[in-house]
Amino acid sequence: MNRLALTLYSAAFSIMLLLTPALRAETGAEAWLRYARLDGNASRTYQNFPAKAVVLGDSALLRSAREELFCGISGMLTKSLHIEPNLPPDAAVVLGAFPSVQKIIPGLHPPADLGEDAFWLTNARVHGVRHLIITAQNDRGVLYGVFSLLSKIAQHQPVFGLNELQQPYARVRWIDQWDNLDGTIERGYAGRSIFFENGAVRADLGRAADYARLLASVGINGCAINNVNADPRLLRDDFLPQLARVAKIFRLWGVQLAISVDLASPKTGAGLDTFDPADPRVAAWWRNKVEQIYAAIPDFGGLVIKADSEDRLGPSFYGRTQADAANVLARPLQSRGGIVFYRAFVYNHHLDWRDAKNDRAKAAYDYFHPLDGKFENNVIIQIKHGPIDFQTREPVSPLFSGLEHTNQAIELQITQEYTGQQRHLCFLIPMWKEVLDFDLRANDKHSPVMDAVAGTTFHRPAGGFVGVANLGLDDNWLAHPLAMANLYGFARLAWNPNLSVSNIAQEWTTLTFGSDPQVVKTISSMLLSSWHTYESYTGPLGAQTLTDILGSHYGPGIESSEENGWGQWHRADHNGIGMDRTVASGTGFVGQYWPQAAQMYESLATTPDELLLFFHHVPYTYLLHNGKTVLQHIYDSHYEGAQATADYVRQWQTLRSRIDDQRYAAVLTRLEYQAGHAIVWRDAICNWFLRTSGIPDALGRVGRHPSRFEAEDMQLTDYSPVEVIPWENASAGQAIECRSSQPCTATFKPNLAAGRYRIDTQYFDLNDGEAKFRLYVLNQSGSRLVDEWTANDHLPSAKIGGDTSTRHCTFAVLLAPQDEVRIEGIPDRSDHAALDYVEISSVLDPTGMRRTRSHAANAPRTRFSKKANPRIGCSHSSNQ
Ligand code: GCW
Repeated sequence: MNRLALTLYSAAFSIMLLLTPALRAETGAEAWLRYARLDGNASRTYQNFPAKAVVLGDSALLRSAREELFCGISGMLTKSLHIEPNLPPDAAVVLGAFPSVQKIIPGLHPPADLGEDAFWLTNARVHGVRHLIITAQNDRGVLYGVFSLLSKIAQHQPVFGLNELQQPYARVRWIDQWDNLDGTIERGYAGRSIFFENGAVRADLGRAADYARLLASVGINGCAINNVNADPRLLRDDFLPQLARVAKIFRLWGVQLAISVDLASPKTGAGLDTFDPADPRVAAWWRNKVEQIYAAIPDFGGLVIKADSEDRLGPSFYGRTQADAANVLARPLQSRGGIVFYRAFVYNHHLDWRDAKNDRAKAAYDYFHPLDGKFENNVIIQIKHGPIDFQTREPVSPLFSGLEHTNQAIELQITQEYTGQQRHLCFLIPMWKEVLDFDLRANDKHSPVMDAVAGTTFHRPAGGFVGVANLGLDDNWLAHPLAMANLYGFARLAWNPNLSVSNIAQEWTTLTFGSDPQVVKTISSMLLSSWHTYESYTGPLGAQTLTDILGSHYGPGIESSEENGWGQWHRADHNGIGMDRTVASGTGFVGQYWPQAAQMYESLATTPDELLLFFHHVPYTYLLHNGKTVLQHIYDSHYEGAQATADYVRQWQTLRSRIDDQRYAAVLTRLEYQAGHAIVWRDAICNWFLRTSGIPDALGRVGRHPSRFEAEDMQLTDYSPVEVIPWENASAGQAIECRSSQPCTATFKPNLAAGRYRIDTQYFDLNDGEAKFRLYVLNQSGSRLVDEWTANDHLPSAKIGGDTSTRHCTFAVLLAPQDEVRIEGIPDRSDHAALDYVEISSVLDPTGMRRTRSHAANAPRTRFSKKANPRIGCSHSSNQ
């Protein structure tokens, strides 16, 4: 571009920015219920929307439905609905359960049976006037119908002439939260609990009320609010009134309250000397407790149990079975309609890793299949989607086809424990969809997982979907603004698992960011590729994530899974990698599937590449279906994955000024961070496999970083070198840290031709201090500060390593051949301003029009203020 063109271009760009109306800053608290005002064209489509509403009934749920309708219509169409006691002579929206609607419009008949929670959006002509009808079998269905109508309007879809009956796929559409009574959340990444603080239910349950509304808006009908590693205090007499407060708020939105309980509760501080489920005193204790609960909470949903798992006590302590334990709780709940959700996550984490026949993946089936048919009818076995533990890629649990006479539900993990902890973008709906679509071939018939869990495959009375969400007090609920797509998508699949993944992505994007086609296209396409991207730089081919499984479950920790009893082994050695789980030569896990699925996994030839290492141990030179060797695929996919994260940053930048600045900056910060951390993952895994296998990368990338300057090789003042353990989590296995109370410096001479360069500084951001960094360019005329930043992220470790390694980018730094670059590190508490390396690359964009400073350094981190938790939606005065 010549100078004139450049000037014109920048002038046009500035004018464009000036002309773009400023978008209202948004925190994300409203999630997909923004009810943003429709623009001219779209609002004209709805100009005939009725100005009146008739609400047939006065239950709390119908009041919520009415207020929601008013809120949505006034927000989007700037119209205030008038409430009418009777059908008016002009058009109205009519809300009510079907019998009451039919009373005033007798000719109305739904096209099919309205089951529990189903709703029917239709229209009816009375005396020549067409009314819009939202009806259902129960009031909760009416509420769902209202949300559905509003969602259609927010997406500019037609609502006149509708005749749509929506039926939920399964009765159970629940959320689990893993909140602790002290206000922390196990595997929660978005602040403290919205339910508990200091050992009690929070005084202010405003956010819990907002949460219930969000859940109802997508058809979720139950929520267990505390950690499955349950605190027995929850069952104390003085705690029940506190739980009743939460139930009261949930009730307004048709969300049933449930709690997780510790099976040892009768013994732990409750007077008995046993919790043996076969002991009549224990049964009486549970009976009494259940009665107390229902006295306080008449619509209580049920109990969730984690037993004999990860140091939780269980029935095996007394030689009893999981069915004995489940049933002793289920019996007293039965007459009240309560459910026991008994988790199938029962396993021994002290397995002998030397025994090649041992396999944690077999545990759930081994424990529960023999008990099939022995559970009460109100017990649901809650099964994690894969046989291990929410890994980035697992086959489906064979237990889904191993329980024909027992109710079951699938447990999916919305909180991104193993998939980037809401710092990495990872839209999980494509993964869940694959799981739900998987054909188990039970009894050699078509039997997708979605039907097994919904109860249709084996004709069970109950079943469904449970999502572990772990939303917190952060304003935007899940910390990463794009992570809410996972909660939304979970609920949409629980309602209808036949929805298409791309429709879900588009719906969520439109509702969350508006209908600008470029915004919808860009964000949906980022969402849709993100799981595959995450998988490709954190360990592909079904090796499971190679994360630090003994610690945070976040950064790389390749050997952490080996040589211990946790059973997340990948068995990588000098020659090859993978777990042999075949019947012929391995652990026999494959034999837990029905024959057609088993045959596919038993044979190397028919095992899909993406699960190869889950089922087979192969040499690194084994050729995949895609024609590459296993090892070359590992190298390539890590490079491609890291590159894709850099592309996400660029894609997001095209949306600047199309999204409000606040959410734009919050997402950009996270994407930039992710692009840096993907390189940490890439290098750790590629270097580890290079060293372990001795086989080089055919493209010569691994272990060669010509534009990298290792910190330990720089000229150091007060900084000292340190070995990083494990070695692969730092470039060349070493870093430098500043143990002095004064700032330390590291200086080097890049010897580059004059020009503009991008300087990436790889440092370690420990979580118990806020070190500062300054970047200078030095030459004869003095020193020039070009950037500075604070290491104030909240990463999950206080150690130098894969969890804390962070990249800071400084764009378009002018360098001359003799210039030196200096990093000054200013330590703070235990954060020793550690540095790994600096990488310098030439700036391709000659205009330098991109940011000259990294926003990542300067933008506020996306931990939003917690002082004044924003309330969302309209004021639901009657509901608070
Ligand atoms: O994945 C593991 C988690 C634990 C969790 C457990 C479970 C609540 O690391 O934090 O405990 O699963 O699902 O019970």
